[in-house]
Amino acid sequence: MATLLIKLNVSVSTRKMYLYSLASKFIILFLTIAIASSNGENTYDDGIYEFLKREYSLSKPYQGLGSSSSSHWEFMGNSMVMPEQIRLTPDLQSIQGAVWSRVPCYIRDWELRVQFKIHGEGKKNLNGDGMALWLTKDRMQIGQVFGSANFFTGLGIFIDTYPNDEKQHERTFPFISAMVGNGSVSYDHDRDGRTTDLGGCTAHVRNTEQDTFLLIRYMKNRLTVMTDVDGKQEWKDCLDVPGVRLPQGYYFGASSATGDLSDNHDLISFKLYELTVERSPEEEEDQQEITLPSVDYRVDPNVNIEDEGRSILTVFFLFIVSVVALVVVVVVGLFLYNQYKENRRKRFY
Ligand SMILES: *[C@@H]1O[C@H](CO)[C@@H](O)[C@H](O)[C@H]1NC(C)=O
Ligand SMILES: [Ca+2]
Repeated sequence: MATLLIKLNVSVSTRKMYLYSLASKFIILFLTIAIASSNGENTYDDGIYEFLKREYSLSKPYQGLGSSSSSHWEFMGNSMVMPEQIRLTPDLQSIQGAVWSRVPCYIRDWELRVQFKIHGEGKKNLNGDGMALWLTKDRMQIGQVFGSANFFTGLGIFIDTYPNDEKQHERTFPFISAMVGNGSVSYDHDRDGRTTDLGGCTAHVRNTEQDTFLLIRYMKNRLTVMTDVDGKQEWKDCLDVPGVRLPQGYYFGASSATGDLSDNHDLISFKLYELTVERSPEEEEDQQEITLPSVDYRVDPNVNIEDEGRSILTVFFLFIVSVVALVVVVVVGLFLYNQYKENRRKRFY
């Protein structure tokens, strides 16, 4: 067989050989894609591959969870495994519950998709407090931030269903927000974390008919949060922050708490995908230096007005520049056109 192939190849021209090699490359590419997709792996348009990491994921049926040392997840407080969900808290007052991964995460670029359900008997705005998703240095700590510790080190994503700060007229709840903590900053519960958050969005996630999902992507130090809560099966932008620096070896978790007001806070699935992204050598070096979580630039909600003023100035400046550019183009155009006419006239006479 091999000798036959060699004989065939020898007899064909180089041009044909080139075509053969091109065709075989296509076939290999096609096979790779076919095999990849049959493995249940998704591909982005821009060539980013994602792989489900089972050790950091939770989904039905929630087998092998709990106290056995072989399980990847550990329970805390009043959280409990039910056939259809992990109930972080039932619809009862003053309850806390959490679930924490036992395995530190060394995946640099990832996407987390969470299906959750918040529901209860309470009337609108008579329910609380919400739930949080974590990627933190410490795990299994009971505290005041949706059932987990304050002054945390790492990333917290909050699904806040109760407005504690009555002055928040411009925010409609439930409100989803994100915070990066370095261990010395406090989440201010009375202000719904307003003083430290990286922004967020309103999302009607309580007592809904349709399934509710949250997507958190951390790719090349960019934090993106999206929601799918309208039953439209599409991701809606919620938050997008570049320059978020998170060290390696932190733990994923989810927690919830009720107070005077309550809800059922259910985690249905928690799926972590590793994203494979190419990095430049500079980006590689950047990552190695991260020892404490930080954000390069946080838009302080208190200086928003000033920022807006600045952006109006920028727009004005851009406008002036474009007007000048337009004038220059017209003048040059007219000049060239005149010269062209001049030349033609010269040729005619
Ligand atoms: C932690 O973050 C706060 C607020 O961003 C900052 O003022 C403080 O210096 C940081 N602490 C350390 C140890 O970097
Ligand atoms: Ca709140």
